[in-house]
Amino acid sequence: MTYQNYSLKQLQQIDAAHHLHPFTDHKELREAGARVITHAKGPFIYDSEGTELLDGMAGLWCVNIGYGRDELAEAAYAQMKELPYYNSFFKCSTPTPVLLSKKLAEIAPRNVNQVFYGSSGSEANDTALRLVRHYWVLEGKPEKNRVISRKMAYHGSTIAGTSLGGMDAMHKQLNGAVPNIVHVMMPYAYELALPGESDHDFGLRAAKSVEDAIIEAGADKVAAFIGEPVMGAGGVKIPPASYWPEVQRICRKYDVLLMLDEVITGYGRTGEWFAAQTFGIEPDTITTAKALTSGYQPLSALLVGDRIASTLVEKGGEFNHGYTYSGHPVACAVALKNLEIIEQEGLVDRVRNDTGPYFARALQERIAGQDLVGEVRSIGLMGAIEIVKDKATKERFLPSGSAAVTVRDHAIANGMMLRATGDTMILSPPLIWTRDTIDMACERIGKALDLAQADLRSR
Ligand code: PXG
Repeated sequence: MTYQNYSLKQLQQIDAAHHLHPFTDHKELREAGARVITHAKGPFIYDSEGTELLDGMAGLWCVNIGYGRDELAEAAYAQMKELPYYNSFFKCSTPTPVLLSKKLAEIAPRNVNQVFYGSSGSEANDTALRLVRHYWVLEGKPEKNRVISRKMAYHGSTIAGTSLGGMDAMHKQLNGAVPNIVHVMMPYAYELALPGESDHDFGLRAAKSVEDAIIEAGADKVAAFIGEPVMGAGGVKIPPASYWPEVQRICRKYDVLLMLDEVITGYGRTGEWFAAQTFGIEPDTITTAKALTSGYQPLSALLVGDRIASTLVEKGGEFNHGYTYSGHPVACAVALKNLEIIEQEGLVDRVRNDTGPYFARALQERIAGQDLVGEVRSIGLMGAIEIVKDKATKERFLPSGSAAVTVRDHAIANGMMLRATGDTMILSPPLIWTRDTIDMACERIGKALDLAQADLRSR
C-alpha cells in the first residue's frame, strides 16, 4: 500500500503514534503535526499538499546535485541487481568501494590517500577518534589520548560524536561523556572579537586557545585537535583567514594530529573539493559523509592521511573496528556516480568562480541592509544571516532564538525552506543553484525579513 492512500491527517496521526523524530520535542510536534515532504525535483521540494519550497538547506546540508537525478537511481538499481551487498571483512572486497577509494585519494589533499567507510558522519567520527587514539598507542605513546575540540562544534549524535561536539544541550543529556575531550573557544568574530580587534588578530587569538589547551594538558598528553573548517550546525561560523594556518602550525609544533570534520564542507561546498584545500591545510584525518552521495544513500568516508595510515598498516596488526555496511556496494556505486556528475557539470569550479561570489554579493547587497540583519557572511554556497534587534549594539530579541523562528516561518510561508540555529538563519543550498535561483532565494528571504520585522516590532 502506498502513502497516497493516506490523508495528511492520517499520516500525521500515525507519525505521532509511532515515530520518534531526531532532535525534536515530541509533544510539540505531535500537537502541531509534521509537514510531510513527498517528492522533490531539482532545487525544489514538495509537501503532501503540493506546496513547492525552494530548498535552502540541500535537505540537511547534503543534496549537492539536487533532487530527482535519475543517474543515481539507475546506479543504485544496477548495483542492487548485480550485487546488493557483500562485506569487506575477512579479506574480501567489492568493486565499488575499491574504485571510490581511488577517486577519493585523487581529489583529497596530497597527504591523504586511504579511506575507511561507514554509513554516517557520526560513525566516521567514532572511527576517527578510535583511530587517532590507536595511532598513539602504536607509536608507543598511549598517554597521548586527549582531544581538543571547540564549543558549539557538531560532530554527530553517537556518544563519541556528542562528546567530541561542543553543544551544551547535547552534553546535558549524555550524563557522562567520553573522557579526555576538552573544548576551547570557537572562531566566531561577530560575537567574540574584542572592540577594535581585527579579524586577523581575532583568528590568531582563537587559534592561541588551542595552544593554551595543549600547554595546559601537556603536549605529551594531547592526541589531536578536531574541528569543522566552517562550523555548520553551530551557525555557519567562518573563521578568519589567519585561523586555520595558525592551528596547523600549532599542531605541528606540539606533534598533535589535526582532524578535520568536513561532513558539511566536503565535496564542493566551499568551492574546492574539500575546505582543507580552501584554507590551505593538510589534515591527518578528514571526516566526510552527506554530499559524498548527495544524500541519495547513507555513506561516510573517513579519509586517512599517510602518517596515520602507514603506522596502522606497518605496525597495527588487526584493527578491531568496522561496520556491517563499511564499503556498502550500493552506497559506493551511488557515490561514484555522484562525484562523476559533480565533475562533469563543473559544480566545484562553478561555486568557486561564479555562484559562490554571486551568492556573497547578493547577500551583501540585498539582505545585509535589512533592519533585522546584524551581519551576513558566506563562503562558497554556505551562508548565515544574523538576526538582531539592534544592528549597532548587536542586541538580540528575547527569548533567544524566537526571532529566527519568526523569520523561518515567514520564509516557509513564502516558498523558502530555511533553517535557524539560535538567532542565525542558515543557508546551504544545492550546488546546482544558478544566479537565477540565488535571486529567487534573496527575494523570498527579503520578503520574510520584512514580514518578520513587522511582527517582531509590534510585539
Ligand atoms: N559532523 C558534522 C560537521 C555534521 O554536520 C555530523 C558530523 C554527523 O553526521 P550524521 O550523518 O551522523 O548525522 C554532522 C551532521 C543541523 C544538523 O541541524 C546537522 C547535522 C545533522 C543533523 C542536523 O544542522 N550534521
